[in-house]
Amino acid sequence: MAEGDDEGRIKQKLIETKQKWARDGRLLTGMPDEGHVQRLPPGQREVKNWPVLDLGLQPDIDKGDWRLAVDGLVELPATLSYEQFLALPQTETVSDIHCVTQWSRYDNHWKGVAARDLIALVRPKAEAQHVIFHSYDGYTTNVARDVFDADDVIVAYQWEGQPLTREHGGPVRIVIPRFYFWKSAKWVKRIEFSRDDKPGFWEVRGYHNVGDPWKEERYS
Ligand SMILES: Nc1nc2c(c(=O)[nH]1)N[C@H]1C(S)=C(S)[C@@H](COP(=O)(O)O)O[C@H]1N2
Ligand SMILES: [Mo]
Repeated sequence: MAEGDDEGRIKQKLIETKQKWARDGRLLTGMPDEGHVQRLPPGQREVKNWPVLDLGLQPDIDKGDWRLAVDGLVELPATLSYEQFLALPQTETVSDIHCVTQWSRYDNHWKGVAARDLIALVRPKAEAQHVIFHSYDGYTTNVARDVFDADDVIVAYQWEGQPLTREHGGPVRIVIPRFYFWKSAKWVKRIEFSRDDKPGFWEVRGYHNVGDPWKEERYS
C-alpha cells in the first residue's frame, strides 16, 4: 500500500473528528453564551443510562389516590385528581438532565402539563416570587418563580412514551431542565407559591440555593 493512501486516511479521520467537535461545540471557550453552544455543563459527563437518586424511600402512590395541590399565594387554588390533571392541556418536551453528582443525560422525551398551563390555571399573585415543591416522600425543593415559569418546565407523567416509573418519581414529577436535577421533585404532591423563599431538603444541607449547572452552582 502506498504511503500516500495511509496519510489520506489519517487526514480523513482527523477531519471527521474535528467535524464532530464542531457539531458538539467543543473547544469553544470564553463566549458569553457558552452555555447555549456547548451542551455539557462544566464538570459533567454524559451517561446513557438513567441513575436513580432518592432518600431511600420510593412512595407507592396509586393513581386513584394521587392528588396534586397547587396553592399558596394564588387567586384560584386547585387540588387535582389524576383524571383532572390529564384533562389539562398536554405538552411534550425534549430536554437534558444535569445531576449535581456529575452525570448528564441528553434528549429525554417528556409528556405532561406545562408549568405555564398550571400557572395560568391558578393565577399566582404578584407577591408570589418563590415556588416550593412538596413530595410524597417528605422531600422539598425551592426555585424562584421565573425558574418555574419557563417554557421548558413540565410536570411530567411520561418518559420516552411510557408512564413515569415509581423509581423515577411516578405518577408525576417536576422537570426543570435548566437547573441541577435535585430541583426536579419526584412524586410531587404540592406546588406552593410563596412570598418567602423556603430552602428545601438539599438546600439546607449545603447545596446551592439556585443550582444553575452552567455556573456550576453545586454547593453554597
Ligand atoms: N421527591 C424527591 N424528589 C427528588 C429527590 C428525592 O430524593 N425525592 N432527589 C432529587 C435528586 S438529588 C435528583 S438527582 C433527582 C433524581 O431523579 P432520578 O432518580 O429520576 O434520576 O431527583 C430529585 N428529586
Ligand atoms: Mo441529585
